[in-house]
Amino acid sequence: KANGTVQQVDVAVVGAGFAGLYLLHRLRKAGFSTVALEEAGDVGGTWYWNRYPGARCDIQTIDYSYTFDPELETAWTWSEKYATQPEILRYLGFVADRYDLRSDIRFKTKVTEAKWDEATERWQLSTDSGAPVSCRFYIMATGCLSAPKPPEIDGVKDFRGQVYFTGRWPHGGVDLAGKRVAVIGTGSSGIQSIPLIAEQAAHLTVFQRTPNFALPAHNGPAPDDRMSLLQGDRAAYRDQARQSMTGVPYPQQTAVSWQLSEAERRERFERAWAAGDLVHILTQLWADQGSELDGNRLVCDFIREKISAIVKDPETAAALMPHDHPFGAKRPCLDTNYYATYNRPNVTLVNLRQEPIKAITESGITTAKRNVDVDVIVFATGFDAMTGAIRAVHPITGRGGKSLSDVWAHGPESYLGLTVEGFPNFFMITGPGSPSVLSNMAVSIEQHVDWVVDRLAQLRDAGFTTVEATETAQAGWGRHMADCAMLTLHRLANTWYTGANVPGKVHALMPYTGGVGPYRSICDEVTSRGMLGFKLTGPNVAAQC
Ligand code: NA7
Repeated sequence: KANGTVQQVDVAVVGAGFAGLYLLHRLRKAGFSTVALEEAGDVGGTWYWNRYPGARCDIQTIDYSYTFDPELETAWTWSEKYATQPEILRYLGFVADRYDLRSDIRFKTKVTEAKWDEATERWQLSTDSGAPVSCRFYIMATGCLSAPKPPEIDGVKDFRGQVYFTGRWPHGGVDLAGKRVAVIGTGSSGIQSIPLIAEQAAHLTVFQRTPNFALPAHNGPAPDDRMSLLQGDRAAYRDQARQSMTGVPYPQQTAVSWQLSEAERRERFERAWAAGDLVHILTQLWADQGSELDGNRLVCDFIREKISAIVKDPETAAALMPHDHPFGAKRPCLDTNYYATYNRPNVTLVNLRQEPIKAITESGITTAKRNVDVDVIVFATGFDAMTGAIRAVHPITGRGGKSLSDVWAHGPESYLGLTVEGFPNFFMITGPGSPSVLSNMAVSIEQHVDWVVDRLAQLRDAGFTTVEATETAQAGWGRHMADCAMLTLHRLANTWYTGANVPGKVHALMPYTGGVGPYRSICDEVTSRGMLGFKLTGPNVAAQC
């Protein structure tokens, strides 16, 4: 429906990745008119942009899939335990086609400003292409790892060679054959790409600031045990995932580390190492691995032992061993030949803890100890996670002219990670304050989207026009988040979960650590108790709680 040159819709969505696509589908089915505004040229979100060599999911693909439509589940078969980026992108394209979603997506369109208009009770969105949008509800489906972090190293502009960011990899790929390549960063993107870059490059120099824990993916066909669980009772398998702590159906461990003998612990660890599954190793060893330092240290020791057995040069092996954070407090990685890559004669590891980068020059990278001349620099330096995409895309101005950036100046406060006080009819999918990045994103996305769309339909049918978190509810959620965080080891690491990777960013653990199943129960309780913690308004309806 066009009104002059403004596109009028019930709901505007930002982003057409996993979350945006499912939102469009659900909103339409619930009878809302919608548009999704997407900066990229096609659907896919994370999987559109992250095309670097080796990019894959690291939650098993049978779990990292939509579950809302049983027919969709059987219409698509994954070829591997961990699908590659091109395969996941094809899947999302398949979903977009199957539900005809592209017709409601405006590609190559960035929202440049969003303002709540008190008089009309609508959001007014300006865009950098095409008509502005006026909507009743405004939903951010912008992803958690979608705003790449600037390099923060002096001299990048002086470099005469080629510069690439893993999070913005060229679509046609990059030919690195015979090149001298530097990779800066050893998070998931570095750890996935380094083995493949090493195979192509004449020489690869890896600049590592913080070593990370990684375990072998053992990729291949989806494992028989998981497949038979899924195929045995698909509905029960999916339901168990929804009620679990992580969004992947594994049972809760009850035995604590000190109840197990050394031999039993080793046996459990070896099984986890052989399974090649992050959720398995993060949750199935012993109950105190993620909450007590003693239980955690045992896991760290086992992994460090593996690193020293794989990497031949003792100095390189020592540099690759994490000592500064508990296992799981920083996002661990899945790899294919990562540690073994350092045994190649054409690979050098530079330990930035011993020799920090001083500058990037015309010809390469200078550290405190050496000059490394290269043809290509790959920045695998990560993202301004969780809040970056929401804050950076545009100013969002809520009630009384308050901007979201100002409101979040001391940390990203929210109610349930879904809404922010002062921003009526504004929602976030996997926002800060939700389990999001500490869970299987596919499961969290479906839960968030279902909850939000069900609420919008319910409120519309009951005649309400605005919904907004109360200050009290938001403060309470902040306290609950802090209490939950004290029960985990996440607070003991400087990571992108806490904002520590971005200079100047407020230090606060952003994801909710209470678990996927408990979070779902809380959201359901909010509903069953009459939208507890929300203020609703509508024609002839006084403010309620
Ligand atoms: P990450 O996990 O944030 O990794 C970024 C890496 O880059 C990490 O090793 C950083 O070291 C390093 N880094 C960042 N800035 C610098 C500078 N200025 N100098 C040297 N090294 C730097 O991002 P990824 O893209 O690998 O993975 C993101 C998530 O995607 C991943 O966790 C999965 O969930 C999927 P640091 O650790 O900060 O010392």
